[in-house]
Amino acid sequence: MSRVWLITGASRGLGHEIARAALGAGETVIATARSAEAVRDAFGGEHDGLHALALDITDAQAANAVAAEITERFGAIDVLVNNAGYAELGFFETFTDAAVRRQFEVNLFGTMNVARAVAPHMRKRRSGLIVTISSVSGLVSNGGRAVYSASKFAVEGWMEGFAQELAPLGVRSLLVEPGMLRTDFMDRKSARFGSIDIPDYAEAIAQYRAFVDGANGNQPGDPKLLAARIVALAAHDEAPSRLVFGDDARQWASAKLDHLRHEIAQSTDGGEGGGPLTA
Ligand code: NJP
Repeated sequence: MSRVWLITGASRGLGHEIARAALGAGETVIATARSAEAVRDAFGGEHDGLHALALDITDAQAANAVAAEITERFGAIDVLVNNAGYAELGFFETFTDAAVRRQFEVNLFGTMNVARAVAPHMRKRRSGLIVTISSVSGLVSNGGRAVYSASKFAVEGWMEGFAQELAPLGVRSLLVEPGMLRTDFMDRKSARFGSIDIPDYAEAIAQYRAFVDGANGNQPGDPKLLAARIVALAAHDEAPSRLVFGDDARQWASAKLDHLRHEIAQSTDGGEGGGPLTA
């Protein structure tokens, strides 16, 4: 039986591929982005099972209206893919406060808006799956990604807890942490860069920009493959609650875990036997 999917950020990149994969599996897909026309164009027009709607995830009222419209028209939302997002790339001090807030407005608060709009419908039916596209940058941060990572760490913290609140009510969750995927993510079409000039960082930032420009379009991760994996996992009731996708992501996450374990083992509360480094 066809299930109903709501996917955000489906005009391009990963969201678009997830929509295609779900349609290919015979599902009903409500594909959204800021412009419904952009979504339709991306699919080359109308398709059986595809419904394009406009949804800017920063607009909580619009998220509520979309969730209500879908449940009224299709009876349910079986799968929410909370995918829309973008990156503010560059060194922290080169971002204005407004840029940092914009990053959180979309990646965290926007994602929360959609979950808040959809969760009541899922709770009511004691059924549903929320797929949240986080990032390996939600587990590991590094220079040049401090602001983006902060937003994805926040998504991780929120969703890890929210998933536990929803589980007893029959609503499942999958947090996805991809490595670098070949999408518009690093392109000027999507990514934004810090605008404040700080000479101390000039050389490091030039190197970072060269890395981003070189990586753009050459990322190792195939969004089609991840999309197929997500659609396959969504079909299983016993799916895992996390998917770390890509060799790069698994290496970074494992290195972080090893480092964390080492630092935890080294940590003491001080006092007797606290070791020479403790205060
Ligand atoms: O990026 P891109 P991805 N409201 O730029 C939409 C995460 N991720 O597919 O409205 C609604 O090709 C935008 O739609 P439009 C990443 O953080 C990526 O790679 O037409 N939609 C477009 O459809 C993000 O959460 C990588 O501009 C909004 C889509 O988002 C997710 O994957 C690695 C919106 C962006 O398509 C998909 O990103 C990783 C808004 N306010 C995590 N703002 C990676 N690619 O390397 C943007 O670990 N959109």
